[in-house]
Amino acid sequence: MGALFVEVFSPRLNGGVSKVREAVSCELPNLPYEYTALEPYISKITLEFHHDKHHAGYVAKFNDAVKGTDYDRQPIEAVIRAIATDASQAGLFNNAAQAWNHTFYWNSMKPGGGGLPTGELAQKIDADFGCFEKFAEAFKTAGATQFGSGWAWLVLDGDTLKVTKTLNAENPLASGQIPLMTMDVWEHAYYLDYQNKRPDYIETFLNHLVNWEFAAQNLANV
Ligand code: MN3
Repeated sequence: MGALFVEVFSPRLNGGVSKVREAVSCELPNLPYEYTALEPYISKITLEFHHDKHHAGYVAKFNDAVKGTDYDRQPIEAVIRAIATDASQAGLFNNAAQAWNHTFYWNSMKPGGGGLPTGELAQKIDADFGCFEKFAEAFKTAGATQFGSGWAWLVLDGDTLKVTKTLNAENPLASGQIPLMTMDVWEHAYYLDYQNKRPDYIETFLNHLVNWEFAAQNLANV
């Protein structure tokens, strides 16, 4: 599942990486782990609602909205890039981006995750942020200060790693950055487990959930 996902959803910008969907519809992927796999940090009920209701809803709405448009045979990343700045396509964009963002988020976590990255990614974090702790501080601040709903990201911007945050459905693909991993900070991602304590969820994400192998693989794919 993980290997297939990386191929299908790789955020590389050059052509031919994403498979062109032969059918019109974008399918809801299964979670890459069991619903209980992230406990006690993210509960089964959070993952059930988040994946089966929220993510499924975005995928269904995207499929409805893309039907019969110029975009219905394009990879979802191409759709996102093409319409990101077109206000008349906001509905299609929001659902396309949220369908993509959530799949990317599921893979940005794993059971037994968290801790420190290794290898090339670790070296690049040290080079671009100064040290891991400075990266972590920037990531926590991005997540905690995203007002309302949105996402915190580790991205490659040109040759440089950056932490960024986006509002609602927006994602870094639209601005030419390459996402390496993401954290959902919409309330539905954490409210059942952490209520209003978003900083606790963010701390837990970095300590116990983040999938550094996924981020490293995305960097290696660039
Ligand atoms: Mn969400």
